[in-house]
Parts: sequence; C-alpha cells; structure tokens
Amino acid sequence: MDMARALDQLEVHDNILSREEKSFLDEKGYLAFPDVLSQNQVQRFNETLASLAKKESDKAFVKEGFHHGTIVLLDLVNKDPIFDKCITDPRILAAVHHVLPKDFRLSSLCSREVLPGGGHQELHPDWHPTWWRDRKKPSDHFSCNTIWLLNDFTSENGATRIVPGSHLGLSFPEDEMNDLSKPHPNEIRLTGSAGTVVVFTGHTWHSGVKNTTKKSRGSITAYFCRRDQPQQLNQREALQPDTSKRLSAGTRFLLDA
Ligand SMILES: O=C(O)CCC(=O)C(=O)O
Repeated sequence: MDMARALDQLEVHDNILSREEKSFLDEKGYLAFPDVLSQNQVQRFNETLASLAKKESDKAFVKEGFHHGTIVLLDLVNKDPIFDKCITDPRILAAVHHVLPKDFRLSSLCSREVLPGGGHQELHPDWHPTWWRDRKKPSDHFSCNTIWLLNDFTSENGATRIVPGSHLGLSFPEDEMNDLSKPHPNEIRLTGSAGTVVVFTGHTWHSGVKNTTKKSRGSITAYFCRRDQPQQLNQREALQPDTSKRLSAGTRFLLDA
C-alpha cells in the first residue's frame, strides 16, 4: 500500500474540491464544510461520547492548563467504530491532502467538550514551535487539523477563533502579541451548525474560546501530520486487534498501523 493507493481506495480524488475551495484554503488557511454529518449522526456521536465520558470520568475531565474546563477523550479510533467517519470522509481527506500533498498520516483523534465557563486558550498554531525550525517557507505545511462541530458553534459558547492568512507567514502569535489570551485584531470566529467540519492548516493561528453559556459545546478533532513527522499518538502501538480487523487497508495506511 502507498499513499496514492490508500487515497484511491478511500475515494479521495483531486477533483473533489472545486478550484474556489482550494484557493480559499490556500489563502485563508481554513475551509468550512457544512452538513458533513446529518443531525441524526451528530446525535449518535454525542450519545457515544457521553457514554465514554461517563466511563472515563476520572481522567477525562481537565481542571487546569491548556484544556482547562473541558472533557477530553483520547484515541477515539479504538473507542467506537462510529468515529471512523472522521478519518475516512473523502471530502475532508481531499482538503487535508491539499494542505499536505505528500504522504500524511493521522496524528490523533480526540474529542473536546467545553464545559460552561471553560475552554479559553492562548492563540497558537498546532505545530510544535521547536519543529518550526524546519519550516523554511510558508507553503511548507507539517500538519492539518479538522474540527467536527457537534453542537452549533456560536460566539457565546466558545466557537473557535482563527486568524485567516496567519499560515502565510513564518512568525508566531507571540511575535505580535503580549497577551495570547486576548483577541487578535484579525481574528474571526468559526461559528456554524452542528455537523459542519472546518479544515485548517496546522500553521493557522487559532484557539478555543471561553464558553459563556450554561450548556457544553462539543467537537472532535482529527489531526493529521506529514508522514515524516511524529504523531501525537503512535497509532500503530495504540491499534487494538478489533479495530485493525474492522478497518480497510487504506484506513490502516492512514494510521500508519
Ligand atoms: O476546541 C476548539 O475550539 C479549539 C481547540 C484547540 O485549538 C486546541 O485544543 O488546540
């Protein structure tokens, strides 16, 4: 198996995205796909995550640090087949492949439920700063993130903020801002309906924002990286026998497992 065959098996073809979609992604560093999940699927995702959160309640609730005030569930690949959709959807993979045109693999598949009052983060790119030494020009992309909206994202419930075009430079948010938790003058909010997926490059500055409502706000992130870069979770080591049996050869290649 190689990348081209895996993508072919997963029905990811170059012409899936329009020229306009590709240009938007190139210029702004993100692209939204409404209605990737039906409302019925959103509901089933949320029910599955709620039952996993109950099982993992001792370690899933994050009190402090980067993910404070959230419930984070890791390694969803091995938790329920329902989440296969997040790593196999052809349109979303076509967008990831546009950002990472060479070989890429899944870095991690996690959920993040932002509880009332929680979730505010400092503005950041996804790629680890020390690895940026290897990034010589803005068109070098090392990773690509996809966020799956499992509630309507609104300004009130902490819709992700993003700085369009920030991936086109080689600088960091800290080069421009003294306080990374404050708003950036060019940031916009990724508001949208549940079932939308937003793809953004790993170099596009973004962050979670405080949820000021009384209800939690959920999402899943399927994060991909260049195949020569480290994964957040070693998918080969994590792969469970049942998962391996279930997944197609193309999907296993995407996990590098
Ligand atoms: O949940 C969000 O709005 C974004 C989270 C994020 O950027 C992160 O966890 O790195």
